[in-house]
Parts: sequence; C-alpha cells; structure tokens
Amino acid sequence: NVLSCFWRGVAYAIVLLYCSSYLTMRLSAFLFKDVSSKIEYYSRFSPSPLSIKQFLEFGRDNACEKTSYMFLRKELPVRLANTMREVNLLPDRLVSQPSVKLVQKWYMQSFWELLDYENKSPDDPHALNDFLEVLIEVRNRHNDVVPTMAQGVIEYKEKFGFDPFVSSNIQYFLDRFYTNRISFRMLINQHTLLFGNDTNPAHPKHIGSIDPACCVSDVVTDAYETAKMLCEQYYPAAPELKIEEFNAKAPKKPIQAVYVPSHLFHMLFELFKNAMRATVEHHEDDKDDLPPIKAKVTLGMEDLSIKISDRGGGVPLRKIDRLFNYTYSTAPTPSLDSKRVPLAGFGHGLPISRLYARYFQGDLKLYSMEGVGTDAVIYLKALSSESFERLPVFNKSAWRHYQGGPEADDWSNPSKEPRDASTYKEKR
Ligand code: W6P
Repeated sequence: NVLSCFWRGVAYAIVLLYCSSYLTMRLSAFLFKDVSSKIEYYSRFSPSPLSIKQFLEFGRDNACEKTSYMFLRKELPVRLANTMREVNLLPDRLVSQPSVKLVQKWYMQSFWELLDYENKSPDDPHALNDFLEVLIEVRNRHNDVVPTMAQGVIEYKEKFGFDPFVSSNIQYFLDRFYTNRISFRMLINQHTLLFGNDTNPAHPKHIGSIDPACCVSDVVTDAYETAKMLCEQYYPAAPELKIEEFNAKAPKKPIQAVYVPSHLFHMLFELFKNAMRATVEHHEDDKDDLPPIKAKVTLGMEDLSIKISDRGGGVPLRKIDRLFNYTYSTAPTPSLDSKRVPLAGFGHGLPISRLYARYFQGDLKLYSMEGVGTDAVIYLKALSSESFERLPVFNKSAWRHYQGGPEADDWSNPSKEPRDASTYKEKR
C-alpha cells in the first residue's frame, strides 16, 4: 500500500506539473498577445518631432520633470513600436539571424518595461525616480545595437551572399532604424541629464546634451586631436590641421552653433579618420611631408557648413555610394576582439554620421576628385528653430518600400560590343 500511495503521489505530481506548465504557456501566450497588441496600438501614432529650440526652451525656463515624464511615457513607446513593426518587414532570412533576434529581444524588453508607466500618475511617490532608473537601464541595454546589427548583416552575407534586392532593403531599413535609435537616445539623454543626478558639472551651460553656444572650431580641433592619436598608433605620422572660419552672418565673430556637441564630434571624428587614412596611405613615401587636412567653417543665413578637405588621392565617383552602403562596406570582420580600436573600420561609421547630420535637417556629402583628394562637407541648420528632428514613420508608404525593392533600371547599360541589330530583330 505504501507503493500505491507512492504511485498516486507521482500521478498527482505529474498532473500538477502538467497543469502548471499549461497555465504558464497560456499566461505567456496571453502576455505575448497583450504586448503585440500594445505594439500595434503605439505604432499607429506618428512620432512627434522636436526642434533643438524646443529642447532648449523646455530645459531652460521651466524644466518640469512631470511634463517630461508625461511626454516620454507615451513618446518613447511610440518611437519603439514604430521601428519594431518595421523590423518585421525585413526578409525572414535576415530577421532570423541570431544577432537580429537578440536586438529584437532588447526592444521587446524595453518596450515592456516602459509600459509599466502607461497609467502611473506622475504624483505617485516613486514614479518619477523609478522611471529615471528604467531610462538608464534601457539606454545601457541598447548600447551595442550598432555592432550587433552589423554582425547580423555579416552573418547574412556569409550565408546567403550579396543580393541587390536585400541590400537595398537593408540600406533603407538601417537608415531608419539607426535614426530612430539616435532620436530615442536623444530623448532619454535630455531627461536623465535634466532631472537625474548625473548633471554634467564640466558643462554647466549645457542644456542636457545641447550646447547653446557650441564653438564649432573647438569641436573640430577636439575631433582632429582624437583622430590624430588614433592615426599615430597605426602609422608613423599624421597630417596637420589648418582651420579657417568665414562668418558671413556676423563677420569676424567666432562661429557658434546651438547643437549637440557629441553629435558634431561623432561626425567630425569619422571624417578625420577617413581623411587621415587616405592622406597617409597616399603619401607613404614622404611621411615627413604630408599635405595638411584643411577645415573650413562657414556661417550663412541658412546653413552652417563645415568642410574637411584632404589630399589623400580621392575616390572615383563610381565608388562614392559604397562608402555609405551598410552591406557593401561591412567587410568580413575587422576583428572585434582586437584590443586596438580600428582607425577606419566597421563600415557603419560614415552612413551613421550622415544620419546624425540629417537628424536635425542637415546633411553630409562627399565631393571627391580622383587622383587628388576629397572634400567632406557637413551641413547644419544655422537656426535652432529650423533644426527639427527628422524621424522615420511606420506607414503604408514605408511598407511599400520593402515590397518594391530597387527600381528596375530604365537607362541603358554600357556594353563593350555594339549589339548586332539583325540577330536582335530575329529573336523578337
Ligand atoms: C577619402 C575617403 C573619405 C571618406 C570620408 C571623408 C574623407 C575621405 N577621404 O579619401
């Protein structure tokens, strides 16, 4: 009888286990359904772009944490949901890559955590501080999104090769995805810098991450010096820098921008690395007499422009687009483990720099003359009231981009031999 008792126990245990796993399954199915319906709900809203002027005014006069909280608890899920929907439009073979799956998991987790505040009043004694901590966690969770996505592209290329249809989809997607990420971090940084205790004592005049009087030439010099140190680890020398300013709006006055210095630094650093590498490699034999890199900072009524010119031999026009292409430039692994930072390496640096410029309605362009050198120009809006966030929106027209792929070419192809018209006509 002890035995039958034992077996009964086992039977109960099995039934219990079965029930509980069934319940867990139902519960997670329910939660999953709940989350996906939330993603759908939030993705129907378009993100609300802010201008640098608005960021500034909000932070300066009456920085109200509750107002910021109320805005972000809706806006952040909206921006997350918009991109999360778009990830699913990528080809299955790409979305199923482990690194893309990992990134998706991070987005799910962050979206989920932010939903906790959907209905939490800002007067709840813990809401504001807990929210602040969640924002910091979210920001850290997403630190490695760019190299992880780059890895996904590499994995895809190794398995399935290079395909112009997928490549154009990836280009379109990553431009939007990374822009979304830039904007998402901008919002988080403003909130945590304004209301957290990590206020920046080194820059008391900054409003969050914005410098209302950002001296452009100083950032140019900083970025140059940093790139120079890196360059000297790889090569025996680095070219010098010559800066020139031309203030057409207020002659002789130093040129200042209302801008995010870290964004400006990011773009300039990337351009300097490229300019230095080209210069050093093009003048391998006369390393003691490298042509300097010239920077020209100009201010007009509408544009603030920064030109970085090198004499690095230039790039033929045919290859310029490749420099901005995520699939093309992601060379099979400039090894991640290497302790040294690569000088010009992961291929996503230049296209992402252009996204930073475009994010506040500027642009980044390359003008190259093969055999001589390259001019890279960063265009920024001179007025902070015109520097609105440029944000991707998930809608029908975005959806259409993923269906169509690259347009069929409607211009003739160059051909080496003239076609024999008689055989051509016969075939038809
Ligand atoms: C080059 C290639 C390039 C890319 C970006 C910026 C400057 C340069 N110079 O030769």
